[in-house]
Amino acid sequence: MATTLGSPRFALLLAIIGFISFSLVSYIYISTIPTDASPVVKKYDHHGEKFLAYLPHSGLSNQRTELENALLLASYLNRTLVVPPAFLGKMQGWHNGDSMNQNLNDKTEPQPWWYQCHDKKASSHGPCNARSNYLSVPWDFLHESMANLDIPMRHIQHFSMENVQKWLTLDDDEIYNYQDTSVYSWKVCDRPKSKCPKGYDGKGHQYDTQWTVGDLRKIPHTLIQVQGIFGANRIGVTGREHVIKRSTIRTALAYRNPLLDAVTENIVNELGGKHNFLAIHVRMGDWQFLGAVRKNLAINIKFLENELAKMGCNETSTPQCPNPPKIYLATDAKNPRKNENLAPLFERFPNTAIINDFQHLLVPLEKTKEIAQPPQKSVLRFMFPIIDSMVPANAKAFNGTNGSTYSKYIERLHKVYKPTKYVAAS
Ligand SMILES: Nc1nc2c(ncn2[C@@H]2O[C@H](COP(=O)(O)OP(=O)(O)OP(=O)(O)O)[C@@H](O)[C@H]2O)c(=O)[nH]1
Ligand SMILES: *[C@@H]1O[C@H](CO)[C@@H](O)[C@H](O)[C@H]1NC(C)=O
Ligand SMILES: *[C@@H]1O[C@H](CO)[C@@H](O)[C@H](O)[C@H]1NC(C)=O
Ligand SMILES: *[C@@H]1O[C@H](CO)[C@@H](O)[C@H](O)[C@H]1NC(C)=O
Ligand SMILES: *[C@@H]1O[C@H](CO)[C@@H](O)[C@H](O)[C@H]1NC(C)=O
Repeated sequence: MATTLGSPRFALLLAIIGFISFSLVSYIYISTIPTDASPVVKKYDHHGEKFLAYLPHSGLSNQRTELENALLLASYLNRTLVVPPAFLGKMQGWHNGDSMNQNLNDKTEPQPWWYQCHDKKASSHGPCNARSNYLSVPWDFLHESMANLDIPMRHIQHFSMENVQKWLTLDDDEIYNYQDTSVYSWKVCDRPKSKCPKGYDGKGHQYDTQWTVGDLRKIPHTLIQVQGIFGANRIGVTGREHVIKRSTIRTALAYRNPLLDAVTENIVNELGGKHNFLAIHVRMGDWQFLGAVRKNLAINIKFLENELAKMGCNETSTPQCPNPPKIYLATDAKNPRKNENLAPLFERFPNTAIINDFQHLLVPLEKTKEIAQPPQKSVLRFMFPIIDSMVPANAKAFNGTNGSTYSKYIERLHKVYKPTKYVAAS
């Protein structure tokens, strides 16, 4: 008898497959459900492998700078980097003492109800429905090319100093633990000691202390655990090899994943295709930027006018330029079209597009729920800033806000995407 759909044998087959996958799924869930009764953990032999861990803080751009620093340092020291998750949304700034560690633990420690939230019935009530002000996702979800770096990494979702220690099965004396003295506690000089800047006595330098790569290489402990690692020039980068290393790391830290790419591509196509539209980023949500917003926007408008002129175009269709490029605005303004600071832009270029115009294309981003914590009914609001960086990075030309790290990152993406991403629709 052939096994056809609807036959008893087919039903049996389905049941077997169903049972196997159910067992697998429950195995995965059970093995990740935390238990308070710690079993006797067998000490793991790392076979000489050594580790570096740090504590992330602040907004996503700052966290990415921290990750870049940590990857560089791990590569200098030939240590495996213990990678925390990326935090979207609200994230606290640097704090001294145990506060950052405690905050990270509170944000990432799995709660038993998290697992129930995958069950559709449970997700309609109870804590599953709470709106969180942050979302954690693995860094290699945002930046798939990280996996191609020749720097060993271990990604860990429940992130705290205690859990890293437990997870690597380390005794206290196997950990070199450094307590920050300030947000700019230490920096690393990647040159011979005699060539490193002198006089690090806490005065007249941005950083309190300076270490050399040589000093750090001598630390024998299995894990070097530091706290903050933020700062654009914290890890020295001298010599060709180190410059190339940093550049490779930066390229790998471009947004890249099939889900984000597909959503971006759909929006880019509605804007006329890759390199067929113009984009600006107007940062104004924080007080540092609000003061200069009018002046910055005037620069952006001038930029758009210049770009159009270069192409022989006006904002509306003309005989010489029947299809002028569309304009895309990325901004952290709450309601851009109603924001009086942005009025000069919409007066001059009424058809300027914003992310909210593409709601219909953003829905697939909800799939991020599958890998994000804590469970949320909708994760779209956390994904907006990511797409708002990726879309402008595919523009023909881009102009950001003076002094914004977010703008700087779009510029970086623009360079990385140029040669490889979506072919321009002709
Ligand atoms: N949706 C959206 N959010 C933005 C935009 N620009 C900034 N933001 C948000 O503003 C906040 C600050 O951005 P970050 O990327 O953390 O920037 P930062 O590290 O504080 O760097 P600066 O821009 O220099 O302040 C984050 O919550 C961003 O998501 C934008 O164009 N669109
Ligand atoms: C780097 O560390 C690995 C162990 O993780 C070791 O096998 C290797 O020899 C080290 N390389 C150098 C250059 O020290
Ligand atoms: C925006 O473009 C102008 C030229 O039109 C340029 O001078 C300015 O530096 C650009 N701003 C940023 C933040 O890139
Ligand atoms: C386009 O704008 C320029 C000024 O920037 C103007 O001189 C020109 O007449 C306009 N062309 C058309 C066809 O409207
Ligand atoms: C950019 O900002 C810096 C200060 O952050 C300021 O000195 C500079 O004049 C600004 N540039 C422009 C073009 O506004």
